[in-house]
Amino acid sequence: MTLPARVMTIAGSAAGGSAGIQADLKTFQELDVYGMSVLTAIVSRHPKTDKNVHLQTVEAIEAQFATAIKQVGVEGIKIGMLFSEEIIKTVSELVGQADINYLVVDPVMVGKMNSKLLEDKAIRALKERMIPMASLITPNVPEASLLLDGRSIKSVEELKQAAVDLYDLGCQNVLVKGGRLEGPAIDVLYDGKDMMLFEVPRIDTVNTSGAGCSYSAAIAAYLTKGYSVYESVKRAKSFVTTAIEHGFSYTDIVGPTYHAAERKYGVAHEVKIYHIKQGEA
Ligand code: PXL
Repeated sequence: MTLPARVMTIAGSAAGGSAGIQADLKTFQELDVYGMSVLTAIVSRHPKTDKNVHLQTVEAIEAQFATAIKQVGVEGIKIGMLFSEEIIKTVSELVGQADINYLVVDPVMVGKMNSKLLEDKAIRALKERMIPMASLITPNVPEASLLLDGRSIKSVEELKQAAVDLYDLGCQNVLVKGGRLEGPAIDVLYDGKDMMLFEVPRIDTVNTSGAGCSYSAAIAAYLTKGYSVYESVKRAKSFVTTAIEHGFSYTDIVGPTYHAAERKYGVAHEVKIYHIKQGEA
């Protein structure tokens, strides 16, 4: 038997199951990679105290990492919510020691329900310590904007420029996700030379909780399975678009994407690709 590729997510827990670690592990399972997790925080609002972010200690983070490495070993890592400078420092040191092929960094900052998932003062540490280690970073528009000192990003042209400028932070590839702009959902991939645009139609739904987490988890899964960056993004975009197409909610609260959708119903929307060669952007 060929053993499945081993992928770890280092991220927060979202108890409702739509985002964070839960979305990542569901995605890993759907894409047939062996998933492991290191929890950095538990994001769940206490009904009486209103406290929403319950951080794990550095010791607990180090223990989880060491256990997963010892019991299993790891080939690819996906990073989600890190919250504090202290956690960023810990995680960057752990990842630096690991012998991995791929590191996908999703620079998670604010959740769909407006929960703060990264302290303002930790943005600098994320830029200086974590992003330069990344094979790929996957910011959405608000995250790209914050990483670029508050720059406004309102068009595909500005999305492309953001990808070029974010590349200068030292990562190998940048995927800026334009899902929050108007019109079709267009993402821009930049590798320091060429640019690719990935486009799908806008889907009319509010149930997109965890879409960003699932997208970057799917990219990490495909990369670790051996696909190229381009092919991994294309397949992951298809996976998450189909999951969004079949999103649902059990309550009147914004609901999850449906991770099993592509397997059960097939691809919902073809991903259109536009290749912009160096110098044409
Ligand atoms: O979708 C961003 C996100 C990431 N990680 C955790 C979250 C959320 C959104 O709520 O809770 C743990």
